[in-house]
Amino acid sequence: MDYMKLSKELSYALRHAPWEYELELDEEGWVDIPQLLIALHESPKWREVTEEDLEQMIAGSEKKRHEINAGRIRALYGHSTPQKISKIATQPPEWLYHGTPGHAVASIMEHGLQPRQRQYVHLSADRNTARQVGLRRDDHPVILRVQAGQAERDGILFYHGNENIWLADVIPARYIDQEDPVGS
Ligand code: HQG
Repeated sequence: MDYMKLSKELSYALRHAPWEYELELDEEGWVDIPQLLIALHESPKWREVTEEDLEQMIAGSEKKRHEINAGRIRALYGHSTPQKISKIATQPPEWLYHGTPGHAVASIMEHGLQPRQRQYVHLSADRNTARQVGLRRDDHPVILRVQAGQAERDGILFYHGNENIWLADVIPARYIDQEDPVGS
């Protein structure tokens, strides 16, 4: 079974369009696995998918995008559904990073980091993760550095996504700078 394709399908269902699978996310983004499997089994591609496949897909994935607990599954970040997933605000590390294409930098330095199509701004715990995120859109992404600790002390809320990804509400430009303007 192609776990990468399965992961993409699950991200689509659990982040963006649960209604296409007749699923409803609860406040924290969870759905019951049996219900998810019923929906997946309608597609010939996923007729054989089991709960063990979901577990293996998560265990084998480079990025921890989904989690399973007590018969339920959810996406850990990335949501764009109209109903905002509720998260518990948590103290972030002092510095977080954000990889973005060069053409977005001027706008970010003017308007701050915005969630755009998603519910939250996505930040990376380290520069390498930020670089990987930025590489999705630009061969030479810019790594922005975010004063997360100071922003949080000033009242901006941060939330844990997975061990590499943090979520936040809008981050004003005064907390953001470009560590290495020539890029690396
Ligand atoms: C940019 C993937 C102009 C922002 C990744 C980004 C991540 C602005 C884009 C996760 C802006 C939004 C999320 C402003 C923000 N002006 N551009 N004021 N504020 N932007 O995809 O953070 O593989 O919604 O810099 O790895 O790139 O799917 O967010 O370029 O973890 O699991 O607007 O999604 O994970 O793009 O990526 P996105 P992101 P998965």
